[in-house]
Formats: sequence, structure tokens, C-alpha cells
Amino acid sequence: MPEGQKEGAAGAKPKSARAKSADGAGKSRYDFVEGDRYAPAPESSDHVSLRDSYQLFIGGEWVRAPRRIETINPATGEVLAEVGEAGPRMVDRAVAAARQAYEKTWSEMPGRERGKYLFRLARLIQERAREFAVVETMDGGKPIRESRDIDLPLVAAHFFYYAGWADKLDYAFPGRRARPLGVVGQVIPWNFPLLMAAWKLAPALACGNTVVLKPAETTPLTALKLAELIEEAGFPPGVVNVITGAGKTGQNLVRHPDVDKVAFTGSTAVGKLIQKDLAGTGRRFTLELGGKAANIIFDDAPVNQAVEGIVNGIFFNQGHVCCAGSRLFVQEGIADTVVRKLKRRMETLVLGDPLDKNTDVGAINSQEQLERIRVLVDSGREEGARCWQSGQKLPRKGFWFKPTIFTECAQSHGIVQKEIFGPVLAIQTFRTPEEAVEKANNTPYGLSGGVWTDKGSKIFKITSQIRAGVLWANTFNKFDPASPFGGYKESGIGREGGLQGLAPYVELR
Ligand code: TAP
Repeated sequence: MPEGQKEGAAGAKPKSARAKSADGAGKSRYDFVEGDRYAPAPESSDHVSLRDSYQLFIGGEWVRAPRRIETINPATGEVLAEVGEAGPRMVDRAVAAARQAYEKTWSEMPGRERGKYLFRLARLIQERAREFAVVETMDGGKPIRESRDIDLPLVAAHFFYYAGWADKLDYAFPGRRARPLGVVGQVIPWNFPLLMAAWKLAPALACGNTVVLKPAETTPLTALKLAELIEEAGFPPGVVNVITGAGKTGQNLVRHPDVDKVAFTGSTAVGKLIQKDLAGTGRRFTLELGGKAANIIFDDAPVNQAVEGIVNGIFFNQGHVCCAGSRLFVQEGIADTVVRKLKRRMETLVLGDPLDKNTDVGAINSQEQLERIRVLVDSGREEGARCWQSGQKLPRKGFWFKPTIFTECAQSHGIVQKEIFGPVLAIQTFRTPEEAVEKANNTPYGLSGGVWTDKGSKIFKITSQIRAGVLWANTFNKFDPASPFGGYKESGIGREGGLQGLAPYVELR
């Protein structure tokens, strides 16, 4: 069936979907609500304080970088603010500030005192959660429901969790003495900007390290606002430094000879470059990289719940999720039913204004990412897989991509093997559990996966055979700060979260 065309009953919209916007006048200046089925429920951005221009946060001061870059709202194309682009001198300065703070204060401070700073920061994040959620949505394009209900609560939870470990490191590693490593260079991606900052900062600081953090070029704002909170919480100058910029800034940071440890989250391609950069230096690193998770649905699974799990697995955050369930394996006997129900459910997804509380699918993060998705989707069509897209209208401005599925996929197709990092699902079928496991493991990645079945024994058997760091059973995309996260194979090295997330930030004696 051609792209965009709805199939018979499966494509029919449910009743609510046909209802017009209640007031008929809810058109925003970006035409987000055209064709929508609910009255607009926009989250207010009046309470948000955003500066026009941000400097670099180095040594507890705001330092001007001569070169500037703009960050835009991907849902509208509007410029939100300009930020500094840190060149080599600024990277040097940030690393020197972190070194000084490490030697003079932070590493010498008792864990219980470090914990107090982290608890204070966690509380400040909670107080300002609404504002931060709005900024995250404006800068990144993700639906406000996600940034408000998932990102921000998890960010605060991470700081609370690791604050609790700061004075208990002796219990984390019984019989050993945990010493911090020194200055940590941290580079993070754009898909969960604040959450990735929390995953990186909280354990590093709890263990007594100081940090230079580089957020992604397209989503620097919440990291800079976090720096404002770090200032407000009274952290000693230089304990946390935030430098903005593009890939070159990240490269200068990870190559810096006075950085003791590198923590990177991003693509496998850049992860490999970093590994090469650090080879032979003796410096430590952890890499949290890409994924191509298998979501496996057995014929004894509760189908309706599984369909919700599939939708959550691939359309959460527009599929900009390293652990997204981007490969679906359905047991042959229920494949037609699952695909039919999935298509019907996809038609009900609300795509549009990310600040609207009804929105399920927001904007693609950048023009560049949109192009990447288009290229891979075109390659799927060319290779012979069958493409189907739901019928939502796309807003005229900004970057958007319709929820998309491919059926009739072969294991060799690029859309099955490569990380698309967009709202695109490749569907395959299987007959036996062995075939499901074989196909699920046939990928260079090994970050996450999901299994749907009524049988507990099958869950244990299958999950123990899938080579992935995180596996969910009868659910998907669930996160907790106490639970370790990380990959096998080309999905990375090291773990973040939980007790395991402390280990990469300490030397054990
Ligand atoms: P990348 O292009 O790899 O960028 C990640 C970060 O590295 C950005 O801050 C980027 O800067 C910077 N960077 C680029 N080139 C660099 C270099 N040579 N040296 C040092 N830093 C460099 O990834 P992305 O497109 O932002 O993020 C998407 C990827 O992240 C996906 O593959 C996704 O699976 C992965 N991811 C993994 C996880 C976990 S926990 N495994 C979580 C989230 C995302 P600029 O962006 O400013 O250029």
C-alpha cells in the first residue's frame, strides 16, 4: 500500500479523531492545530526566563566566548537564544578551573558535605521543574508531556539518588577505598539534554570528581540553566563547568591532556573516534552509544498492551531514543492483527505543537536529523520494504516526520540494521523463539530490547539469550536511577545508573 494511504477499517479514525477543534479558532501562528482533534491545551511559556544570550560557565563565572551560535526551536524555526562556542582556549580554561576546584575543595570535602550540595540541587530542580520542562521542549522539540512527566522527574531523581551515595562510597565498595579520578570531561547528545546531563553529573560529583560538561549544539539551553541552578545552590566555583559548542568543542575536551576521564553519550561513529583518540593515553572512558532494539511479541502476549508498548517503544520522543524499540518482531500467527491494530493506534497519535499537552509526537530535533531520517526511509523503500505512514498533517514550519512503519523487511535491509533515530519502525515476523532470538541478536548493537508474552518462563529464557544491556518484559522504556543502563557490542562500554554507575568515577584501592 502506498505511503500515506489508509487501509480500510484499520485506517478509520476513531470518533474523537473526527471531532474538530472545539472552538475552531485555536489556530496558533504556526498552524499547529490545523486538523487536530482536541481543543488546544498549550502549556504556558510566560513563566520561563530565557536570556537572549548565554555565556560559558567556567570557574563559577559567566565567560564570554567570542564566537556565537544560535539555538532554535525545531517546532517553529524561531531563534531561542545565542550561546557561546568554546574554542581551544576556553576548553583549557574550563579544564584548569575544574582541576583547581578538584584539588582545592571538592575532592577534599567529606562525602556528606558533597551530598548536601547535590540534595540542594535536586530540590531546586524540583522547584523549577515546570520551567525547565518548557525550555527542554522548546529547545529540543519533544512533547511537553514527556519533558514534564518523564525527563524532569528523572533528572531530580538522579540527583537525589546519587546525593545519597556521596557519603556511603565505603559501603558501595566494601573492603575497598574509593578515590575520585580527578577532572571528568563529559559530552552529551540532544535527545534527552537535561537527563543526560544528570546521568553524567550526579555520579561524577557524588564521587568527588569535578566536571567540564559539553551539551549538544542544538540543545544547550537546559544545561546552561542547570549551571544557573548550580550557581544558586552555592557549589564551589569550578566544580561544574558548562561549555557550549559543536563537535569540535567536544573533540577538544576529550583530547585535553588534563582530563582524567571521559564520559560520552552519543553516536557509535563518534564513540569510535573518541576511543581512537584515547587509545594509549591511559585515560579512562565510558561510552554510551547507539542502539537498534528488538521488541519481540509472542502470540500469547496481551495484544492491546503490546501495541501500546510498540507505540511507546518507537514513537516516544519521536524515536530519538537510543533504546527505542525500532525493530519489531511479531510471531507469525498474530502478525496481521498486530499490524492492523498498530496502524489504527498510529492514526490516533496527535502530532504537532510540542508545548500542547495533547501532543504525542513532537518535532524532529534538527534539519540535519530530518534529512538523515528521510535518507534512511528512502533507502528502505528502494530496498523493497513496504512503507506505511499515518495520516496526520504536518505543520508548515519546523521539522516533522510522520509516524512510519515498514513491513516485509529483510534482515539485510539498511532500515533493519542502521539506527534511524526517528519515528520509524521496521517490522519482521518469526515462527519460533529460536528464530526470534537469532534475528534479535543479528545487529552490531546491543543496548536494549523487549519481550511480550504471557509466560514468565519464556520471559526468562528469551531475555537471557538476547545480548543487550537492558531488557524489558511486557513493558518498554522504563527508567530508574537505581537501575544500571548501558550496552554491549557497538552500543558502548560501561554502565550509568545504580551502584554500577559509581564504579566508572572512582579508583578503588
Ligand atoms: P553525536 O553526533 O555522536 O554527538 C554527541 C555529542 O558529541 C554532541 O555533543 C556532539 O556535539 C559531540 N561530538 C561530535 N563529534 C565529536 C567528536 N569528534 N569528539 C567529541 N565530541 C563530539 O550524537 P547525537 O546525534 O548528538 O546523538 C544521537 C546518538 O546518541 C544516537 O546514536 C543515540 O543512540 C545516542 N545516545 C545514546 C544513549 C545511551 S545512554 N546509550 C543515550 C542517548 C543518545 P554537537 O552535537 O554539538 O556537534
